[in-house]
Amino acid sequence: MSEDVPAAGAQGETRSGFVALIGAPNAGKSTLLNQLVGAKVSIVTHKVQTTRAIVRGIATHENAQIVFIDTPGIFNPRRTLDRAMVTTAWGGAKDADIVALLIDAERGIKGDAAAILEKLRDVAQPKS
Ligand SMILES: Nc1nc2c(ncn2[C@@H]2O[C@H](COP(=O)(O)OP(=O)(O)OP(=O)(O)O)[C@@H](O)[C@H]2O)c(=O)[nH]1
Ligand SMILES: [Mg+2]
Repeated sequence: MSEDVPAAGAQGETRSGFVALIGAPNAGKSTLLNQLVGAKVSIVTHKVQTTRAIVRGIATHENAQIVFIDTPGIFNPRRTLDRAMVTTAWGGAKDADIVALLIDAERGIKGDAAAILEKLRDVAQPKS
């Protein structure tokens, strides 16, 4: 976490940072965000490309705040709207302190997930 903000009251130093959740369409990014935040902040459906813009949710634990960034699924875009969503997703990743790649365990590391992993080489942020 890169950003330290001034201590609030007598509780000591507060730490905060941004974590981007990226992955193929339908990997479960929005589901995970909602679970981490404990509220339904991002739409979840069985359809691919449900998330079309960046959605942020904040998880607070003791003196730490993590801002999770839900992003549109990354895939090989053909239409203009698709390209815009994929650009948005990579933009979200590049704005974060840490990038977390979600892989659907049933699909494994192939197709879109494998392509994302390859492109992550060009992203400077720590990855998990
Ligand atoms: N079996 C199973 N299904 C899951 C899990 N996480 C999410 N899902 C289901 O997968 C579907 C897609 O979930 P989303 O959270 O919308 O996926 P997403 O990665 O945000 O999708 P996009 O926004 O379209 O990129 C939904 O039907 C979820 O209920 C999981 O851990 N296990
Ligand atoms: Mg989503």
